[in-house]
Amino acid sequence: MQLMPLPKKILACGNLKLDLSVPHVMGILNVTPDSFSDGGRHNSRELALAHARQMIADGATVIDVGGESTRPGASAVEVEEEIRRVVPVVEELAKLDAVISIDTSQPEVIRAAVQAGAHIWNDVRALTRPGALETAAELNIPVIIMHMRGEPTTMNSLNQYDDVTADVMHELQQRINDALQAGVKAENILIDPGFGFAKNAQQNLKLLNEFYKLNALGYPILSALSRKRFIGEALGGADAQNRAAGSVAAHLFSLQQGACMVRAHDVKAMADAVKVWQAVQAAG
Ligand code: 7PJ
Repeated sequence: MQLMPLPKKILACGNLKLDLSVPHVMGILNVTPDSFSDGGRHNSRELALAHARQMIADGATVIDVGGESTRPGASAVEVEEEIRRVVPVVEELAKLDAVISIDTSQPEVIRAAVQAGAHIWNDVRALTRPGALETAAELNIPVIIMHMRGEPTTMNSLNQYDDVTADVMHELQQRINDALQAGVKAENILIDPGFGFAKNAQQNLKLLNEFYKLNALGYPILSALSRKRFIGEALGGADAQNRAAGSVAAHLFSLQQGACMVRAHDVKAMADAVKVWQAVQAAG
């Protein structure tokens, strides 16, 4: 299969830089008590930090800290509580040599996290919360704009598409336009098609099959497939703990089509797979 060459782009992340011409593994650090795939095991601060250190040792160059569960049916977390979960962990992570992204939709949370040393805003709601666009422009940090419809509580009923890939691209373009208009710099924008968000299993597979089409939007692309339900379904009904290899396979498929970053729970397996993939690419 033909390699999609990644654009020669350096993402400025505070005093750190990410060379997006090579693929990166973003390790997932849940700091929620109700996280569905790790059961909140990393909820206490020390466990969270130990897990982050291990992910960095295993090859993660970005740590994605999430204090609000976005699983379907999750209850809304008060902003103060989210800040209480995220900020102390970010303060410690900032001492390590890794880029820190924050999985939040709340302007107040990203402001507090950036103050504590975070670099990237990862927003599954694509800057749609009140004040989000202005905050992203003002903070002048990289933002990951993800495709979703509705809210995690309502999204499952919002999956009517004429053509899932074309519709996702069109709706992402609208969110990008809003961001640009609000003063977010183009060089700070990354995109993510939002696997599992307002898409059924077949739509997720189709979107991954046609992932290369997203390159036409002209922004670096993150793929986040780790342990998602449709991976479990493709495996004939595997639970979250048994989706690691399936997730690696799906992520490699997206890298082959131009993704520059993959968001993973199982970092060692993913980073090893990326290394082998790169070695094969280099031989071409
Ligand atoms: C995503 C995310 C995703 C981005 C979550 C889960 C649910 N951020 N945060 N993309 N998913 N950018 O990990 O399954 O797909 S939370």
